[in-house]
Amino acid sequence: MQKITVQSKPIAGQKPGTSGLRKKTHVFMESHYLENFVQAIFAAIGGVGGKTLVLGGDGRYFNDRAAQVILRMAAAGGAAKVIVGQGALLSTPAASNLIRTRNTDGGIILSASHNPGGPQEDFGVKFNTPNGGPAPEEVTNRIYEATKAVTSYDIYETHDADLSQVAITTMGNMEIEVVDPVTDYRALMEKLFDFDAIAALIAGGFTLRFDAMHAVTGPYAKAILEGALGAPEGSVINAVPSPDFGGGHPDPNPIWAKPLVDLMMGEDAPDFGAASDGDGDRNMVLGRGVYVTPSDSLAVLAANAHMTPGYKGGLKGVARSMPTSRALDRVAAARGLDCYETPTGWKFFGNLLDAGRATLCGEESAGTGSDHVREKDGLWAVLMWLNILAETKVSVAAIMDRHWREFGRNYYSRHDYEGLDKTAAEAMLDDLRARLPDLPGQSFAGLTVASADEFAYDDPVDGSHSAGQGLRIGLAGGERIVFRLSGTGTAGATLRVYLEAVEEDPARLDRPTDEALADVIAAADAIAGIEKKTGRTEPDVRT
Ligand code: VG1
Ligand code: CO
Repeated sequence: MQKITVQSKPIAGQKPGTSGLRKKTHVFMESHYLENFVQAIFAAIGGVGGKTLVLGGDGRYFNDRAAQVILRMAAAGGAAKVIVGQGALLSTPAASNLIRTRNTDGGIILSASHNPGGPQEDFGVKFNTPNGGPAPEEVTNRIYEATKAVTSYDIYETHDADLSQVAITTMGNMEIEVVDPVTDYRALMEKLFDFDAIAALIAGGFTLRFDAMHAVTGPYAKAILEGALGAPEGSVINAVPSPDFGGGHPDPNPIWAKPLVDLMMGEDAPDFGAASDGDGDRNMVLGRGVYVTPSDSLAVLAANAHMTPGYKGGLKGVARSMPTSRALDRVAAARGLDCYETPTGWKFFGNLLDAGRATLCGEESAGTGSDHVREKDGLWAVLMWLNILAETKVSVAAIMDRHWREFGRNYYSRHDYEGLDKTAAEAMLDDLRARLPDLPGQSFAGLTVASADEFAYDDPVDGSHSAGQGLRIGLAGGERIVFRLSGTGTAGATLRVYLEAVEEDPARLDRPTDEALADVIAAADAIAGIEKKTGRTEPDVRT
């Protein structure tokens, strides 16, 4: 085994986005691409010498190769130890948990989350800090600066580390501890939720289906839902992680998890349905005949968390990303909880969780989580729902009905326009930004603008300022429209339009969402000129 120094030079465009660096897999496989970025991570944390890291990923194509490269670079950099999931697998929340419980110096997660995988699809690398959370902007900025200064990197020339067995091995002076990816995570879930109550619910005939979408939660859901909680074999489907996620998008929404949605809307629907994404941090929840929007799910969990052992003492506060519907705010107001509004991306919740200001957080993009880790957590949300269902002993539909009657309903939808020309999409938002001051008082599609601004965030804990976080339009009837460009895509630009209308009339709580939002959708197009400026008449994805 020999340590070598490889000469390299900066590669343009290695700027982490909403959640790490995401590029086409073949880009990551180009010579020096992965190595340069890893070198920049090491540089940004003051070198890897003497440090302990966690390493794992969602099992997508190139996950195993990238893990070997990172191990050889960590060993060459003098790292003390790397804790790796068996087979180089770790769900994002499980990695966050290991980083925290093992008091490590952080971790590297290999994932492009809900983006498809394979040689022609996407790959990603993300660094999480010692609190277990995604690196905050200050750190990702440092990483980006370091990518612009790479001149060389150190790496061992040696054979692959054996990651197939749970064992402790070494590479040079570095220890490699291969752990079962599920064990610690399952133990954490057992502490938070009443497994006996959920098992009794299932034993009493309650049926469920969990779609792991050929991604990383398969082994976790099998071990917990079927193993520990006694759901019959076959309750967890698509449970074996595959490098290309069975050719699909591992994105738990009504488009990409349509077979599950069809099942839940059909004659033979089980009582409960759920799905998770590539790296296991997102969740979709359904009941028989009902799809629960992620924003509503967050509000329901906040309203009922006290029924579960881990949260029986109540919540310290709650937080949501700005585009997430304000259903959560209604629960917070009714229960006297502080409610924070942050920019998109889980990294902005970290300080609130660390400071004990928030217990529960969520995003409209199917992310919910709590202070048990510092990432959103798909299976956690599913277990919390099951625990609440075991306590209330009513259906998902009944929980939603009761919730809306008590708090009112925020009809909500997100429209995504994918693969837009980047320059044109940016020009459209630049134009809208320039018009914001003139919008209040003007009417569009029969709705009058009450407020218009660009969201910026001042972190209440460390005072950091994040500008340019989405254009917000408030309408006189309480409706709201948000426009922003995605920061996780790998081709062109994706415009996200977030649409929300508030309903407090008990007679109007059961309307189809598209109907309830029809005016807001028309106003969004009129305000931004989407059709005129992009040529698109319909979004590619509605969630
Ligand atoms: C999207 C979502 C955002 C989420 C992020 C990472 O970002 O909108 O809410 O935090 O993905 O999720 P963007 O910039 O494309 O809108 V995951 O499950 O990819 O780690
Ligand atoms: Co994800």
